[in-house]
Amino acid sequence: MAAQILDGKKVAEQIRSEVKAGVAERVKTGKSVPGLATVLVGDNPASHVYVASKQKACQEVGINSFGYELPATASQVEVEDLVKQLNADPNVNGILVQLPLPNGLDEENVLKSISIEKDVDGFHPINIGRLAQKGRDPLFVPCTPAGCIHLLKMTLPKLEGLNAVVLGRSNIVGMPVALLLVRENATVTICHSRSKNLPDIVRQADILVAAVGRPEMVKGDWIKPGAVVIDVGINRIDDVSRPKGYRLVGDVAFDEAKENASWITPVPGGVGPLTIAMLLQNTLRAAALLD
Ligand code: NAP
Ligand code: LUD
Repeated sequence: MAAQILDGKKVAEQIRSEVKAGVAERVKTGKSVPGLATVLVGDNPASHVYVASKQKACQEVGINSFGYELPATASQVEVEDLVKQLNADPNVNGILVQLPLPNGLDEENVLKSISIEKDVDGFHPINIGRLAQKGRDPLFVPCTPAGCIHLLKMTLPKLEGLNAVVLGRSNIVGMPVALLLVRENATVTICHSRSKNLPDIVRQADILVAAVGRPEMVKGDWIKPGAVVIDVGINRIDDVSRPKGYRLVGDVAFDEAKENASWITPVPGGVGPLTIAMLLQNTLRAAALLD
């Protein structure tokens, strides 16, 4: 039987309307308007698109958005000085430094300079460290991984004891999503570019999270019948029939995989919109930390 589609756009709309109500409630009770500062360094075209979507989403829910852009030639000190200025700015509750940074900048040191109370991306080493430790809780959970877990929890009664396979071990998706799945008591296997027998490992998965950045790498016959498939990948492939000359596909061959899965996220319209919704939620929470 063909899978049901996990409509990330619709789920994200619901979260956004909850955040909008939360912001309105703050304002009604005389509390501050939450503020998000976005820091965009250099001219990565995808980063520009994503940051613009984040700023627009802020406006729609009543969160103040402060956009900062630095040239690709900005120095480490310039980027860190901007972060320090934002750390000290009472109108800014959340600071988002869009990744990747241009070559030559030290990502870890930039992320470390963000005040953990304003780390709405959840990438500060202290927040990530707490995510990995038993009995500790980060102030903020990274947005894309939080979105994946949100979708899974909506779909499955519980994640406990299920076999989860995560394809990818990056700092921004694979590793934190695996840590979150462990915290949900799933049994987690993390695969990466050196893993062997990928299809056989994936065939054991009740839950598959694919975050490798390889267009349609996961084939339909890798999917265990009834599995829930979360496709994080966003890959541009040439398509002359489209106005832009390309289309977006995930890391999973959607048309094949949907024949075996019970639920599957599409690309676009799956995890991407959740990333933005979770950022809004984290920003509202950051403002509430100060109440
Ligand atoms: P990344 O930093 O490039 O990491 C990719 C991971 O996949 C690495 O761990 C890599 O292994 C592994 N990998 C690469 N090729 C593989 C292969 N053939 N077999 C098995 N593993 C392989 O990418 P990322 O930032 O995590 O992003 C992954 C994808 O998700 C991209 O398409 C990105 O655009 C998308 N994304 C989407 C969202 C969203 O909101 N929807 C958010 C973030 C990212 P090694 O560690 O061994 O190199
Ligand atoms: N850096 C992210 N870098 C890249 N897709 C995103 C993303 C929206 N610091 C920091 O925002 O959380 C981050 N924090 N990331 N990403 C990727 C990652 C970052 C990816 C996709 C989308 C944000 C999104 O809206 C749409 C969808 O999947 O439906 C499609 C958008 C399109 O290109 O048409």
